[in-house]
Amino acid sequence: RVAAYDRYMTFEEIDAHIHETVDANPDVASILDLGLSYEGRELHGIKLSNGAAGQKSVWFDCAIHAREWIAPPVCLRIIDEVLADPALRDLADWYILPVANPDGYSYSHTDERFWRKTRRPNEGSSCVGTDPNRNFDFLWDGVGDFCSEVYPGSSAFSEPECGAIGNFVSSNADSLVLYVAVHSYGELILYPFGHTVEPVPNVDDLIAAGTASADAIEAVGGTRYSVENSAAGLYFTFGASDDYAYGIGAALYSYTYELSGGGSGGFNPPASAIQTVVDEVWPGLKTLVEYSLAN
Ligand code: 0X9
Ligand code: ZN
Repeated sequence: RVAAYDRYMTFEEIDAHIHETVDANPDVASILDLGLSYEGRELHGIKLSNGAAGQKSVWFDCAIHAREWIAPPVCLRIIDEVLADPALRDLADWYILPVANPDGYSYSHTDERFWRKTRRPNEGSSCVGTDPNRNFDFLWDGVGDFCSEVYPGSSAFSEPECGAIGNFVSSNADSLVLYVAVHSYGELILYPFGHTVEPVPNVDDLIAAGTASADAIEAVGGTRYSVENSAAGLYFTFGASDDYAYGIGAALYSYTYELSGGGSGGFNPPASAIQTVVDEVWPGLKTLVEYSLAN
């Protein structure tokens, strides 16, 4: 089964695609089993590796925010490219999680197109869900309204989806070089931190890698992604996944990509925009991997 880039796939279709990809490429692909979501969906990603010992690793997750449908096709494209090119697998082992919030993603298909959060109910409130990108255990901010779109959860890693990613990141800290969370929208390449505009120690490398990536994206079709500190370029946040991966010292290169909305698409780009967005961002992500592993 080939990934579809002309329409938005359901969670079940993406999961089936991952399994068929692994079955068809058993020598280099394996299921990355991170456990279960709150509602019991499999958190299945993919590991792509030539099997060499002592490899560095790179991580990509997509759609931790349910409604950001343009993100999973980007993760699927990464899988296509890395499967096709052994040299990419010589650079590092690749870990890719195409749907990081499967309950929310499914709900956004069946019930509410612009659902953002997880689907765990909040005790004492009719408002469901936690913002998974405020739930990571780095400077977690325990104050928030249940009904807020950025409710951080009842505790750090209260959401199993976040705990699963956090556990992977912390237990692979020795090999992890690059962490990328793929979101939409805004045409932004964001680097840590979200809680301060103070430059982090390797800010020059983070900007250089991000700029090389933005240049590669621009070269495809002229779209310019802007490279920014998260707090300065967007707004202040606590408990985001990229800041966790960087802040605990796991990934020296850590980013959030806010994809293009595909013209006037915002969170809901027309399916006809998927191919264009994916085609332009892939060279940028490849460049980012090459830069971060070389420096
Ligand atoms: O607010 C977010 O979680 C992300 N934007 S979105 O519109 N996709 O919701 C941006 C997160 C950027 N990273 C940090 N602030 N650490
Ligand atoms: Zn998002």
